[in-house]
Amino acid sequence: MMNEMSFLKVAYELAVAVDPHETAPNPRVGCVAVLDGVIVGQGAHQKYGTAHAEVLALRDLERVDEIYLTLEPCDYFHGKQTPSCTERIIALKPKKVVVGALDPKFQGKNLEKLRAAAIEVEVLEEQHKKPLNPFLEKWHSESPYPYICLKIAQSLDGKITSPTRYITNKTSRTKVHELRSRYSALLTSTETILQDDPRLDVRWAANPGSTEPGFGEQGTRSCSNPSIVIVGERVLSADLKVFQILDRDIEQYRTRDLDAVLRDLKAKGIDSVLVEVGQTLNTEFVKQGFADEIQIFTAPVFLGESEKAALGAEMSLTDFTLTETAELDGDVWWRYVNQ
Ligand code: AOF
Ligand code: ZN
Repeated sequence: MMNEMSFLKVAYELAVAVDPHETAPNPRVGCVAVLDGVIVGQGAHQKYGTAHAEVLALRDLERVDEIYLTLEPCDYFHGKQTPSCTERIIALKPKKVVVGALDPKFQGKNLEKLRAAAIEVEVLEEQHKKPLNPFLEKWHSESPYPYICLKIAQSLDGKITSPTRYITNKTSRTKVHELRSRYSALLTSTETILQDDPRLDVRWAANPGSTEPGFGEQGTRSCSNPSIVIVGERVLSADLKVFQILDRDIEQYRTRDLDAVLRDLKAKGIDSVLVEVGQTLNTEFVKQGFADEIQIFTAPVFLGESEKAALGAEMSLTDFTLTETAELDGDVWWRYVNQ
């Protein structure tokens, strides 16, 4: 006889089987529908922009007793691409909905909506022991900080400054745009902005009509620019490129206290931050244990002693495990996770 935990486990296994890169920036979600103690429908969200787990699992069903979901069901928000799963569930009138985790975007609001429709709701957070959705995991953990990833674009001798504008190739930089698009915020410093004048946008990932032919996902998904967080006291003029992109929030923290900045970001509902900074701040993020993940893009060039390294010479990445690597048209990409 299957109990609640084992039905939720089936939903969890359905979600785990999906490649997270396919659903990003959406979470992986699994759903199981039960009638008279038997599974009558199941599904997992397969790809960004396509049907949610609930839609697939509940398709063709007219009656269910219970619905098991790894994540709180969604409801409408600006820019939403698919119908509301909360409304779909309410229309089906199950007796009970069991969820494995809250969605930071809704923070339990949609569970209240189900309860208001006389549906019993239970949250069984224990399901989320393995990192199904690392941003959500971190959100629900004791940590007062968002999920943090450092992005480093460097030469083979580990240098991140260069006499030319870019070190890595276009394939790497396109992957960076896609990476950015998965995060709620991009964090940089006043020094990096003054030195590089970056746009810090997702134009190659987002724009199918890009002026850079051959790059980006060619319209397979649309994504918006993450918020920008700037750390540092220096004054920035309004004509810098980062300020020319208007469809996003920008906030400058005139402090070097990363602990305070990161706590404030979590308090504001930011679940994930991609950090693109220079040596001093990169080193602080690693030294103070803030980095959950580091993604390094390495170009096959040597820039020599006069350029600056990504991390201070005293730093090592012994706390990090290399989990993935790929060759990107001559550049090499390494992903390290803090574990
Ligand atoms: C669910 N079931 O399977 C997933 C959910 O733009 P949309 O319509 O695809 O909505 C994306 C948001 O829905 C996403 O940011 C997250 O909050 C939630 N994901 N919710 O009910 C699912 N993948
Ligand atoms: Zn949904």
